Amino acid sequence: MKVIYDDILEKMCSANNVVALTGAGISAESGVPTFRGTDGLWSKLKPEEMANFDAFLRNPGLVSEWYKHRREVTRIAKPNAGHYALVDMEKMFPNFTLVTQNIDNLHRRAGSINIAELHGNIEKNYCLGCGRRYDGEDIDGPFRCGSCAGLIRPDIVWFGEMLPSDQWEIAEKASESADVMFVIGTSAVVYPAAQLPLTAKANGATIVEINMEETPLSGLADASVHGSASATLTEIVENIKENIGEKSK
Ligand code: BJW
Ligand code: ZN
Repeated sequence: MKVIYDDILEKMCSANNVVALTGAGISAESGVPTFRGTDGLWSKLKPEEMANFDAFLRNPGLVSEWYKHRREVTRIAKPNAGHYALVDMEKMFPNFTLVTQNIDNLHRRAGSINIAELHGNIEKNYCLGCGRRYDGEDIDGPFRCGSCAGLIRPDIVWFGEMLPSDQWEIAEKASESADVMFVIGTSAVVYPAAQLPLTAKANGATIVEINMEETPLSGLADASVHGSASATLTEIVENIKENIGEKSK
């Protein structure tokens, strides 16, 4: 079965520069909660109380406990077929860039290599006082630095904070030169990440959205597939392989 029309499939098969922009939806099937929607994190907690620097300073214990819990959730989680399909894609196209808003490290654990992490990584932490890094370490209460007793924060991007400039530059450049961009499992409401498909489209890219629901991007996308990231991406990868195989016969 083909999940994508032939003309879009042709564009994929002849593409040199391909970008996949992922959001929380791709990890939902690994058991990592999304943010928005009925079961999302923001249905129980207010982002303004958890996901910004002022909230962290106001209540570092609470916010740090929350991230400790989420670190444990992501550590137990395993990459799913959607993550692995993107590993396959990286091998299929001459230039493939995986741009993720996710902090869960599941793309790297699946085996993707060329990754721009726009919102940081939950496995990384640093001290606000002296900058000492606590990457890949278990951070426990009182969440204070062993060197200077400063507060240890997760190396992630909260609301109102700038994205890491090196990661953003990779993402923007790849979007500007993309022939095809896949936009997977993101509500496409958080900027500047949500700008990337618009940049790609303005520069002539074919936009393929994969999401369980409509998003603000759906109207602009050249193809909008409503389905799970794991099943849809697996099928797309198979379709591309079949199409390339048929051509070489
Ligand atoms: C499936 C599925 C399945 C489910 N298969 N699909 C007004 C207008 C415009 C912008 C702004 C504004 N006011 C403020 C801003 C800027 C702000 C922003 O964009 N806010 C909007 C929300 C209004 N942006 C920022 O502040 C950014 N920084 C910035 O702009 O810097 C410049 C600046 C500096 C100083 C002052 C002002 C500006 C930083 C944004 C950082 C975002 N951080 C978070 C938290 C990270 C840490 C943490 O995890 O705790 O990043 S917020 C959260 O949202 C997280 C995500 O990466 C991000 C995006 O969410 P995502 O991935 O799209 O998830 P969901 O849950 O929204 O969607 C999941 C989707 O999956 C759904 O569509 C489902 O249908 C789908 N799905 N299962 C396929 N199986
Ligand atoms: Zn310190």
